[in-house]
Amino acid sequence: PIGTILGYPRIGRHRELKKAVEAFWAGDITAEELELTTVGLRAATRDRLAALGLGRTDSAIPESFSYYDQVLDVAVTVGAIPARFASLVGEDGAVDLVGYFTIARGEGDKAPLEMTKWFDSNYHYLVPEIGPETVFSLSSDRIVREFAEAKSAGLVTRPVVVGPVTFLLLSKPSDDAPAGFDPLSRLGELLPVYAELLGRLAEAGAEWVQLDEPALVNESIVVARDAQLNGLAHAYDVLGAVAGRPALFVAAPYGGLDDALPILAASPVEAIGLDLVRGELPQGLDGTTAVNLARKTLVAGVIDGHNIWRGDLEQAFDLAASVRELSSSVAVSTSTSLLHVPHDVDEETGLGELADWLAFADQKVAQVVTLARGLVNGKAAVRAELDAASAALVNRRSAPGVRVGAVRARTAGLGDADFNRGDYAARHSAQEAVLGLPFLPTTTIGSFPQTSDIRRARAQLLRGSLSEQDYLELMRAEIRRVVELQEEIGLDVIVHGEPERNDMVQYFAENLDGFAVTQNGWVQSYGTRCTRPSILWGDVSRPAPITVEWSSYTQSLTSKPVKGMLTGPVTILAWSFVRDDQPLGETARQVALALRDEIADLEAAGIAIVQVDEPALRELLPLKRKDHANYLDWSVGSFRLATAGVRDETQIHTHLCYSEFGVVIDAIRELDADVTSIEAARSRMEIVADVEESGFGHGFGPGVYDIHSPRIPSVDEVTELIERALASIPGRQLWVNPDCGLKTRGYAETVESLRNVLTATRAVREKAGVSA
Ligand code: THG
Ligand code: ZN
Repeated sequence: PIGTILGYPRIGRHRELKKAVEAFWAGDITAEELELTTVGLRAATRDRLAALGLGRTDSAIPESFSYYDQVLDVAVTVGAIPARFASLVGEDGAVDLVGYFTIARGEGDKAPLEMTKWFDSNYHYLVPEIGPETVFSLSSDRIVREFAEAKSAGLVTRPVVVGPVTFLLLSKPSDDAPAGFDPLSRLGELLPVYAELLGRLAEAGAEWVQLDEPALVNESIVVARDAQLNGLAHAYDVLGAVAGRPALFVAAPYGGLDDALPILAASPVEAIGLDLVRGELPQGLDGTTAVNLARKTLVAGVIDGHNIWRGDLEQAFDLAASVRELSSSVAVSTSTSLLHVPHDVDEETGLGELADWLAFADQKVAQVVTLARGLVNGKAAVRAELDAASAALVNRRSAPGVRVGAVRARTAGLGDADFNRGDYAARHSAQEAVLGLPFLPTTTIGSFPQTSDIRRARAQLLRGSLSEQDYLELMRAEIRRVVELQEEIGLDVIVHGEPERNDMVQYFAENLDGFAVTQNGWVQSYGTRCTRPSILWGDVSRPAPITVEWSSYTQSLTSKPVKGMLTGPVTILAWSFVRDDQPLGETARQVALALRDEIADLEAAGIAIVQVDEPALRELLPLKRKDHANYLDWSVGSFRLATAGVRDETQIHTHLCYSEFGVVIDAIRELDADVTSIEAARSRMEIVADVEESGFGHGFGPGVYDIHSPRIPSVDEVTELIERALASIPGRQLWVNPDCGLKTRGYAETVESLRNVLTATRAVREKAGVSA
């Protein structure tokens, strides 16, 4: 094929997959009904891709469906099922749909596979567990069946499978593995299963198979680079030697292949996919590699699969054309799977002129098809399309709101002082005097359970069946309930519970200038969970205070300090689609200034503590080490800019979650927050050692219970975790709090868990001889 995409959204144009899978979990539909729904979804996807211009019979259409996650799919295909789920495996070695979802979601005391971020996207995959005991064998024919399903409809599609090296590099050692075990050491036993799969696909008529090896572009992977490269060379020598196999297309989305490119070039694979959006056109290749590459089909990933901009199509064309200098066989593609973008701009009605600047999945497919046609027939043949994209770009550059003089003057005028607060010791004593908090102060991360009443009220407000006034009163009633509950439980720092917020990023996007929100722009985050990222298209400013009334109202209900709650600039960027026409750091500073004004207003309204959440700080860390310093500079800088305008007496908190923090621990210290809370319960306080080692001297609240599970922690358990933290962190620095916000939990377990946290805290206080 001359034009293709690396993958397509799986959730369905109207989240049909999410709805069907959740209905299956609820027992509302049978496995057969669910399967039938997905047959329809896959057929609709193929038909749409063909209608948009991808070839029906030349392997251009990717077969990239998954019921839940593409990494779990490989685990199930190769039989890598953790021992605790052995009972789910049938006599034929396969797990059925119920078993598949159980591995993804856990059951009783059997923890699900851990979930973690997929490269630098907001998608999360399930982490396979591999040990010396893992027995690899071909255990599922789903990949073959889906190909055959297309074939019987007259299409020849291209199965997409996570490649063997990436699969093992993304795995973690099983519970039974000895210390220091490296899953990649099992590559030799895994390859025969991939070989068998390739054979089956060939028998079914597959002409091409796509194996995704993005792990090779990620420098954060701990396995030594030599071992990765040796594994890569070995894997594709073995798979290349499979008799009668389909042609192999190895894709490397999310960045440049660097030193892995010569190895793939020297391997027997027929096609190599290059991400030319994040990575660069290979240059300065050695003679052998140049000769090797010239024999491959190069799949030029020039259409950005990561963002939603229509972009500069002419530039993309020229980039794809320049790949012809490396090989005479070039195909056009997206840089990554289109998993990361919503289905179709045409589903949106409220975006106005902005719609013309955007390309969601279907528009990106059309762009690929245009460029492919241009490569075949000459640039002149697609002149009209290229010009239309350029015209939209010109229009976008000069549209009102894209560049706002006042916003730009403000960021241009920033100086060092705007990024720095006073000395911590002085702040600390000023805050102590104002707040009068006890030893081991207790608080929560911010949100309380979002009840169905709250959700219903918001939906009614949107539909117009509830007045603004009635909605506000319902939210205030909820706040009163949450404040009373916290006082009764005995928490020291009170939150309002955030009933008025849908999503912690979307809420701010809706209240800031420079953002647009979509109606149907859903993107899969993990499993059946989706988000609707906002579109940050223009210069950002705050037309009016956002949270001040909610926080002031809350403070009027209690004599304890109320903590104002904001989402930080890095996280607002990470969870939105951001403009691509200026450095992220500039955009982050604009968001930071809007937040800075909000914090100033909170302070003026008598709010003594403000938390600025940055759960995505680790998440946006670039995959290449050379990019780290610049990222940490602007990300930490934007947080400091947002928070450094306050008086010494005002206490700034931050909260981080969802990832390992070892790599960014210095950056966390540089944030210069007065108090930092962090996810820690699941790792039994392992983070505390890193924090101690780094010499972190500010307030610190390692989570004492895991809110991601409905389990209620016992008093003893929480006591032990607090004592464990106290062994490393001086008591005067330590705070006691849950791991994360409580919005996904129910009230019953939340109340009981928090009671146990307070009982445990009081016990530790008493033991230390400081009761409060
Ligand atoms: N907000 C945003 N992005 C995020 C998170 C978030 N990314 C990472 C992290 N949290 C985990 N991701 C999710 C994503 C979605 C959901 C939960 C955790 C979720 N979504 C609802 C669903 O799919 O049913 C829809 C929510 C809605 O109506 O807006 O539950 O917190 N931006
Ligand atoms: Zn959190």
